[in-house]
Amino acid sequence: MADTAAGDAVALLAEARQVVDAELDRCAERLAADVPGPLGDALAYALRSPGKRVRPALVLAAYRAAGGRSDAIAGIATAVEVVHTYSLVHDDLPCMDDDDMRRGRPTTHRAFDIPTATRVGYLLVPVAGEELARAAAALGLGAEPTGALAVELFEAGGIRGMVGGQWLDLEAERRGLTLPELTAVHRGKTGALIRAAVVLGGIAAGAEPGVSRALRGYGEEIGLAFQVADDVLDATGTSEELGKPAGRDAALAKSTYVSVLGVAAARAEAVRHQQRAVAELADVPLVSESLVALARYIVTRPS
Ligand code: GRG
Repeated sequence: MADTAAGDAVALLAEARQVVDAELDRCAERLAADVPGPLGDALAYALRSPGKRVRPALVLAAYRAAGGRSDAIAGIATAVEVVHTYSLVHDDLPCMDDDDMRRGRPTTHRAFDIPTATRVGYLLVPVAGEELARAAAALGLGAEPTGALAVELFEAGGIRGMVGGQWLDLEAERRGLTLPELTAVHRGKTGALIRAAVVLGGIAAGAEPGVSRALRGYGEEIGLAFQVADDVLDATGTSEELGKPAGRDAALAKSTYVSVLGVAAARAEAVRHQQRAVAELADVPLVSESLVALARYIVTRPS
């Protein structure tokens, strides 16, 4: 795997896209063979959908920061991206956010239909497990770190993380949230998987406890920074820039960092989380220009 220029988030994202998209492609081919017909096509459509690959880039950067050097880390990054992909397919369904466009293309239920998109989401969860197990074996990891990787990823994706946060978010619709309530929603809904991406990189590299704690703290802060920046982008970006309809949060009357704080204070809140993330690394110290650059990218990204 080509080593990316340290400190260059755009180059690291391009590298993550290259290696993870190749893995996603292989997954899509395997699934299309196992699941013939429209469902196989829909699985491939979702897996080949062009995202920014922020979570995979975080896995690579954390792995290298903790001393990892194997190219097989791409499989761990792919497992995280597969969980993210399933969550987007389900999040776009009419029973959740009801969105027609995602990543510049029709959402999976628009390109196919609602039952197919629902099944795509469910089918992708075990695919993530398979990817994780294959990558752990390719990295030569034993039973203990392999188990720790699985617990970290699926706990972050479950009721104590992403699903729990989404649930709280759905229940909070049409009710104004306070800043602490909003933070609790997004610590789970968006933050948990981003934090897990960083922690997984550390586990795969066999990070020592101090480094693991720093990565977890960094992941926690950039997970929140990511959502604050997302709310600002939804309020200030255009649909063309975002690849999905802008202004959806206001249209759905959702509580967001922008509705609670206003745009300027929300931007400042994102920067505060970015600075705390970098401080978590500095405390050890864990020197990683790539993690610092990704934290900056997360709050300044254009989409
Ligand atoms: C059953 C209650 C229940 C939930 C199912 C659907 C779901 C699980 C969870 C939703 C999680 C979710 C979609 C959170 C939003 C996270 C977010 C800000 C996504 C956008 O991430 P980007 O910008 O997207 O990295 P790209 O397209 O670049 O990958």
